[in-house]
Amino acid sequence: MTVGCISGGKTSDGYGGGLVRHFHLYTTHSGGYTPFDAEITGLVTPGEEFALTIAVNNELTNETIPPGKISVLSDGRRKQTYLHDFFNYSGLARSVWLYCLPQNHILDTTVTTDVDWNACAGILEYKSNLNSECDEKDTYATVTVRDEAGNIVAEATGLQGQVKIPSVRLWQPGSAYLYDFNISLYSSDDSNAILDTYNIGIGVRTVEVFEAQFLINNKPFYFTGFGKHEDTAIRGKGHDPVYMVHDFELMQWIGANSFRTSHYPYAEEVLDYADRHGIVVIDETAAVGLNVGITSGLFGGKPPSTFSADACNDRTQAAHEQAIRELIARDKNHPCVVMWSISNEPASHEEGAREYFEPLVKITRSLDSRPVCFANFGLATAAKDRISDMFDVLCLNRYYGWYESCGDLKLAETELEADLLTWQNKYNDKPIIMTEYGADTIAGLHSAGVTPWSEEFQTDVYELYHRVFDRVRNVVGEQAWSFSDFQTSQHVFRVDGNKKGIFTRDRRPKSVAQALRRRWRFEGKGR
Ligand code: GCB
Repeated sequence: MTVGCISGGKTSDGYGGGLVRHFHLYTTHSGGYTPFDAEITGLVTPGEEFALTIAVNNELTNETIPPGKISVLSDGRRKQTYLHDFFNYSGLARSVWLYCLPQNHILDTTVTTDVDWNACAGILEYKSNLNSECDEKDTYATVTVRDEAGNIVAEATGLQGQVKIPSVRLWQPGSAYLYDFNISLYSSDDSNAILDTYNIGIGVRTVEVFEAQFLINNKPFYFTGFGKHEDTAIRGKGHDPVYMVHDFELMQWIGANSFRTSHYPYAEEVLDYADRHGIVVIDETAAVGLNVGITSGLFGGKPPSTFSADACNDRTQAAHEQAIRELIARDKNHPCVVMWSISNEPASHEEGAREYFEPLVKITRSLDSRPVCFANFGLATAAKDRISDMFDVLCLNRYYGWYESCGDLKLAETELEADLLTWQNKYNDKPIIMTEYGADTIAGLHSAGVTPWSEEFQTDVYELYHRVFDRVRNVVGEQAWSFSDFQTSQHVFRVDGNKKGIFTRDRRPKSVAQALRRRWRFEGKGR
């Protein structure tokens, strides 16, 4: 998706259909999920009205993230196709903010946290940058950290440094605690005038992968929850604050402790909310559908090759790198984010996958120390996959009982267990999270037999997977696919969208929700 911003002088009839007097295309940005900005100071006059137009283009090519293809049909129509399983809505899915900055200002601040376990102290390393016109020599900075009651618990000076919080209260899954980190910039002349001030909610916690476990604050963490979508009826795609609150309440009700931002960065409001409510997030880029053989895998035929000049090429890789950089720049300070997922179901078994991913993994690691993963596609088995050794956690998406061995749940159980054990034997030290599993289900369809699409079948599928997870040592998490039903492109295997939701599109629980609630909330899986 490309977004362009145009500002114009006041139109002759206000903002309606009149002529725009001045018209400037002043910025464009490729990628529809992460923020970008542009300075309009020289284009507008304080006190005067102006029109700001954002034009959004949802055309995808093989060099966008996510990729897609536009074909021209024999009757001249242009047709967009894509390889991801959610509808390619257009329109503006993020907020537009107009704001003023002081002439000398703090451009960005990064805060990383650690814990001195012997001293029970929180350690914050911070680094701020100023805008290029600001001469650091003419300024000084102070840092103040306050607890939730507003008491000062640590102080420092300088744009970069370390502060310690004694008797720290940790940010824990299910029990969030945020310190208020403030950095203020002052003029170093006699005026001591305040130039800028910046506040960030900081959760002190550690994240580490160690001996096939995922440790948060040195304790093994078991992920329960979902892959989700920013999708609702009427609105389509985009952030909806009312649905957000409702979705988090349903996650609490069912006992989910985490979700993955499948398959793109969600609105910042969602991460803020997760920070405040102790929900753990796997944060994903929009690199979904880097797998041109995905449908030939399901329906036969010789798969074309993904990592090639006319599919995912160097320019796709550059766009992917930009997507990773923008995701981490935006989300690095969120305690809820415990892992970066740099792609969903790429063709990791194809030639060229390693060359494509190796530099991207390096860049991700150079930007942040959190674990890195990607969600693995079922046909890229442990024997065929070429990239998983470079990642910290094996995130697997599996559909035994549905796309494979559909309806034969006995066979599905054997196949799933064999698959997981192959990964475990190959990567003994890597934890496994099942980041997708499930079955399409029409709410209200009931059956006494083994009937795919029925609510009973969906529950049977989940119970089968859970039996297997409990038998495989390295499994450290289960995220159901999907939180709720959602809209997709049209296919014979989609009934008004994807129906694998645990909740319907209007967020009513299907029967399987009770089974998950029993396991996650009352039997204590993930607690
Ligand atoms: C997958 C994809 C997800 C789809 C899902 C399905 O593997 O990652 O985007 O929606 O399968 O339901 O087919």
